[in-house]
Amino acid sequence: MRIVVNHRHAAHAGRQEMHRGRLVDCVETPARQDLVAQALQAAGFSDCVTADDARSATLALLPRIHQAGYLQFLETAWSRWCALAPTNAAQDLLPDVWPTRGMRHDRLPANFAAQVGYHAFDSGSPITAGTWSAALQGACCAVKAAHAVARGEVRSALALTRPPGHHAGPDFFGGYCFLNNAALAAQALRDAGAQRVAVLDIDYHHGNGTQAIFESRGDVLTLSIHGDPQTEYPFFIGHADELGQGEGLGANRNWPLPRGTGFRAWREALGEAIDAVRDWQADALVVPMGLDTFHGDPISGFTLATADFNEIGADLAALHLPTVFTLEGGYATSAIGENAAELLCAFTRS
Ligand code: Q9C
Ligand code: ZN
Repeated sequence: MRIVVNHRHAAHAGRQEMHRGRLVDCVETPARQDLVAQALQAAGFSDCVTADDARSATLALLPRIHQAGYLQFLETAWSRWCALAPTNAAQDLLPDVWPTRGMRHDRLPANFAAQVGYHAFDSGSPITAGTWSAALQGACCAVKAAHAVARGEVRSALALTRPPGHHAGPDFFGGYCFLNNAALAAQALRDAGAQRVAVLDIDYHHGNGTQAIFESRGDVLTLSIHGDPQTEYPFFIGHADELGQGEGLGANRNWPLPRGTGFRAWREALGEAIDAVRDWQADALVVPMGLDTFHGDPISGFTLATADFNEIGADLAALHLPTVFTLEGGYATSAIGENAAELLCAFTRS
């Protein structure tokens, strides 16, 4: 397995996120990626590269996944924020106003704070001085990982990156995500010749960004196993009756599972999702790899144990598809490295 490392990830380090009416320390921290990197190195993964050389390919691909206006907003948000007031540079940028039902979504206000809210769906995903450079480098990692797999250099690759990506949609950020790394990998695989690409999201939270990006497309199958949105973030999407639209009808499936779900029931859903990938005759696979299904995760509600990640890796490997993993959630820092290593060791062994 090739590991494409985001060496600029630490440039994105949010201080605080809004949680239940107060600002609390961010749970999506730079330590997460470093701990996974250390654990993978200790487990013997040695094919590690960076992604600077994928920059121009990534810049060409980004507008195929994200709206041009959104990309320009992300790239310039920090300098616009700092220009508003000199003291802003010491402060993360968070939205505080959003368009709701009955308001206009077809006119972007000129007001900067309003633009932030237009492109955001929560107040837990701060934009910082280094968010754009970290997220852009992460996108490069996803594209480079996809190219390595598509060219047959390796059977599988991991985009070892943060911030995560699966909540980021065509023109929106949230859930700690800004650019959708998994969607970029899927598109890069398509462009490199894969006719049908499946995205199987195993993060605790519904992959709403990826679903939104591909919901009207019939060439990318999006599948997500996650906490039931009736009680779990992102709440307003991720139900089982979301099957895609137009040409994408039948190319989206969700497995919402109740908070408290253990590995036996979770694995049953995984089996169904794997069957769906097989039935659909995908010729490449992208796995947004969230490790927040772990029982010790501080913000999630499934009860998977470290050993269970082994089974997941083996189950995924049985598809025998060229596979790109992207690092998504997982906030139990004491276990994130071990859990990633369990899954990826089992995958490469099988
Ligand atoms: N209080 C991922 O796992 N938490 N994202 C609520 C507002 C959001 C998780 C934020 C959890 C997002 C990639
Ligand atoms: Zn998550």
